[in-house]
Amino acid sequence: STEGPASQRAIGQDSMEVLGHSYPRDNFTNVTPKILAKVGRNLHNQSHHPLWLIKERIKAHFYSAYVGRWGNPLFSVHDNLSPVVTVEQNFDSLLIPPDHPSRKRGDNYYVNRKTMLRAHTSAHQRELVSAGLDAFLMVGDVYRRDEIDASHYPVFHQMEGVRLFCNHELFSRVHRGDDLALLERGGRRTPQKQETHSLEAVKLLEFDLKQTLTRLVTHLFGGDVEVRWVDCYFPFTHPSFEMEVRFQGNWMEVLGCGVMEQELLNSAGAGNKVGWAFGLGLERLAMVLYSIPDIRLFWSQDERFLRQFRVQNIQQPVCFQPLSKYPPLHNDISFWLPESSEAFTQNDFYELVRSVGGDMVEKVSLVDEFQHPKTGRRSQCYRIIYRHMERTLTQQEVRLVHEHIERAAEAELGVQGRY
Ligand code: FA5
Ligand code: MG
Repeated sequence: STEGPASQRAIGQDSMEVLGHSYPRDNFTNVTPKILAKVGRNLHNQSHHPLWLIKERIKAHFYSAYVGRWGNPLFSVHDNLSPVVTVEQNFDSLLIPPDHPSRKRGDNYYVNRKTMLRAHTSAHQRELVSAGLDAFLMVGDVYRRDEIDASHYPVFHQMEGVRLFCNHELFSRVHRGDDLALLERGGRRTPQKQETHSLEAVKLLEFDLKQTLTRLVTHLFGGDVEVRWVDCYFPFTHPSFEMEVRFQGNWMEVLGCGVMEQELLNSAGAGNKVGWAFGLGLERLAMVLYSIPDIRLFWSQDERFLRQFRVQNIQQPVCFQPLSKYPPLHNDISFWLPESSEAFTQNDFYELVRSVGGDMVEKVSLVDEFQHPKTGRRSQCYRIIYRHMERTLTQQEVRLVHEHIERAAEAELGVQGRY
């Protein structure tokens, strides 16, 4: 791949260079050259890229809607923190237990056992709170091994938002609120609240959080946008919610959020405050806002795509004209899985398809599974849909890539082709 600057290419066998730093490889290393080439692209900082545009619109909204006593913006904005983080930052600092499934090597990009490409912007919550910030937005690229379709891509962008309140700030709007307390002793954890929180504090926090996010999407989409809240779970917030927005007839999840775990605030030196946090997917919002049909388009260098976002004023509406869709070609692949079932995961196959096929691949889906009645061996069949965003693919080039995938699957995943 020639996409990334030379400084990011792998050097030697024992180490890997990312953003000018060298990291030793070990048996956890699974960052591929294709992924490495995306590190440092920083689409969210590229002037007039749709992700930049949506970041600027959200910044402008927060700057004008939330001002301090002297007219200063309440929220500070951070968009330049390196995506290379410690495993401790990405998981431990957020109270994610050592055996939690989200840590799986198969779901993340590890530089080595101790270092990874961040899987979410929440990885920076503790350091930014420790630095003394009470209200901030943090934007960055995040990396996950995931399925392949129109709304999932191994690199995407999130915005984290955090707001902390001391007793006075939270209760100042309540009549005689000074008598209320944020924290209580000897309480119990319930579906509504954490053990150390008072119910009054949590209800006000939850109200402020949901109101802040509802105002944000109303600002972005206009008053007609349909929104709903779904209860969910994160190890670093309680209670926790997801916001869904109605898009092309379906409910689409755009963010996760909740009341920050008090233990996290304690560890960051802010134990006298309570707070809320959210993490939203910028691609998801931009796809709804501009009717962008496929997440791969954000990486397009095609002028027909990029020029549509070069507006004079960031509030000017963008009327996105989708590029014409080129015809898809599909091809199936079946193989016997290795005898030991731990030796193969579906994400390993998705990663391989991505490494070989790149952005020619629109979608990969498991279409059939079969277990041999006598030998007990299992076989799987995947359908790969090939379609390029910018040109028509020929049968010939698709066949070459497909054959390359067949060979690589046998060589690298220990499967046995039924080709
Ligand atoms: C998180 O990443 C949490 N860190 C969010 C959070 C922050 C919760 C602070 C509480 C407090 P989740 O994995 O659901 O949660 O991702 C958040 C959002 O990122 C999703 O709602 C979605 O908009 C976006 N997202 C997730 N996976 C992908 C993907 N593969 N491609 C594009 N966008 C994605
Ligand atoms: Mg989610």
